Amino acid sequence: MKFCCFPHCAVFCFTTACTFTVINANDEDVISETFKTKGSTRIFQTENTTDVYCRSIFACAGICLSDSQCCVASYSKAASTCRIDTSERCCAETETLDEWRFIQRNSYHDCTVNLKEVAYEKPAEQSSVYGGGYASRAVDGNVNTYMHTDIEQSPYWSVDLGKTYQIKRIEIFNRIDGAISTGERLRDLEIVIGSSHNETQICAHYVGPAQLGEHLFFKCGHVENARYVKLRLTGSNYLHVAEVKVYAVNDSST
Ligand SMILES: [Ca+2]
Repeated sequence: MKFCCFPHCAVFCFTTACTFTVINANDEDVISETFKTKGSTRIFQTENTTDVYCRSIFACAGICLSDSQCCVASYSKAASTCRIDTSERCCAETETLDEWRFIQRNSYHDCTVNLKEVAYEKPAEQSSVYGGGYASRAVDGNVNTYMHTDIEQSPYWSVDLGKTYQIKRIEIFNRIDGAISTGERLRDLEIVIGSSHNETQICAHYVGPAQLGEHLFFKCGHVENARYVKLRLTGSNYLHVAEVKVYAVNDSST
């Protein structure tokens, strides 16, 4: 897919909120549409997003305008990246990130959901510890450190988020170093979530095997409200993952 920048733009900007009109002089057609933008917001990368190299936020809006499926986008000047989103009904998931701005067509209803990561440095535990690979290493924000259980039947790791959150996605970063077969130990994985240790449901089952350093994404579907997140291998093996990120609806009132 190839995009080009628009030659004519008009802008009316304020400090934090910005409204601008993109005018596309494409052959004899002139199309204009008003966009709203918001600071410090990035759309999550999903199967509905496409990242495009782009030199300006105006060009990014123009790219969105040229795609009838796109109603929201986000732009990073530092990365010269425009992320366009084609989610159904504009229901994109976003996160707060300083260097990005969010762009939305005024003509569309906004149903974006802002998410925040809620597992970082939360209390974690696991079925056993091998070689100093403590449970906290999977929530220390560093993909170079990993938790490590002993080899056992159905090893597990779990984190207590401290309260119930509406969980929208869970990301797992496999450990980076080791042999190919080491990375592939992450297989037949169940991701279980629940409001207590006794009330749990399976969010997802990952067949795998994973590769070293692989970044995995999971959605829990209709099961969302939970305080505990547990990873459990169904077979007999070591469990060692570098990082687990849990993204939940950002409810700033609590
Ligand atoms: Ca880590």
